[in-house]
Amino acid sequence: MKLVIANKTHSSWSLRPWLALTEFGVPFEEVLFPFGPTFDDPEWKRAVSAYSPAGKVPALVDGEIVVWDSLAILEYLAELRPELAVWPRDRAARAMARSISAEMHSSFQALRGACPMNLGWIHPPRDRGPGVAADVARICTIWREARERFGAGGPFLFGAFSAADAMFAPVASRFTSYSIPLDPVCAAYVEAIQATAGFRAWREAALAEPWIVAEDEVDEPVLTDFRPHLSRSKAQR
Ligand SMILES: N[C@@H](CCC(=O)N[C@@H](CS)C(=O)NCC(=O)O)C(=O)O
Repeated sequence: MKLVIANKTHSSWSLRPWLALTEFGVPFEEVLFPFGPTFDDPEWKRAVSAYSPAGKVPALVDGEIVVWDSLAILEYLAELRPELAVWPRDRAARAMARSISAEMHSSFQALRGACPMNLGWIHPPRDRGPGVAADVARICTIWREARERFGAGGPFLFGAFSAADAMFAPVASRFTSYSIPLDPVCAAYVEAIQATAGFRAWREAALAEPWIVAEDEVDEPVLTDFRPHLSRSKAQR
C-alpha cells in the first residue's frame, strides 16, 4: 500500500492515517509531496491528482483501489484488517468513537483556522477568541467523556489506541504548539498521543523538513523554535 501525504510539519490530515497505519503496524510506502509556497500551487495539485481524484492528501493506494479522505482511509483499514480493532470492539464505545471522529472531521473550524498545525514551534498562551475557546471546550468535553466512560484499559480515548486517537492527534499537537491550558485529564491525553512511537517518528521527520508554508506559519512570538535553521517570518519569504 502507498500512502500519499504532504509535509509532516503542516499536513494534519496526512498525519491521521499515517499515525493509524504506523501504530497498528501495517506496512506501507510513504509518498510525500511537499506543498508549494501556497496550498493552491498548481504543480503540487497536478502531482497529487495523479493519485487522488480529490487532488488532496491523504490518499491510500492499495493495488487498484484508491481511497482518499482521512476518515475513509481509517474505515478502509478497519475493514481490511478486522483483527486490529482499528475501532473499539465494544459497540457503545465504537459508536462514540465513530461519532467523535466524524465530529472532528466536520467541525472545529475556528481552532483549525486560528491555530494551524505546525510542529515547528511552541507559541506562548494568549486569548484566541470565543470561537477557539468554544472549540477547545467541546474537544475537552469529548475527551473527558471518552476517557471516563471507556478509557480504563489504557491512556487513549477508548483505552487502547484507535482510529479516534488518530483523528484527534493533530489537535493534541495544536494544544501543545499554542500552549492551550488544559485540565489534567486532557493534558495527560495530549501527552499519551505525543508519546506514541508513531507520533514521535512523525515529529522527528517533520523537524528535519526544509519547507515553509506561508499559510501555516502563524506570525506571533514563539516560546520554543524547533527549526532554528528555517527563517520563520512570513515577511522574509
Ligand atoms: N477532508 C479531507 C481533507 C484533506 C485536505 O484538505 N488536505 C489538505 C492537506 S492537509 C490538502 O490536500 N490541501 C490542498 C488543497 O486543498 O488543495 C480529509 O479528511 O482527508
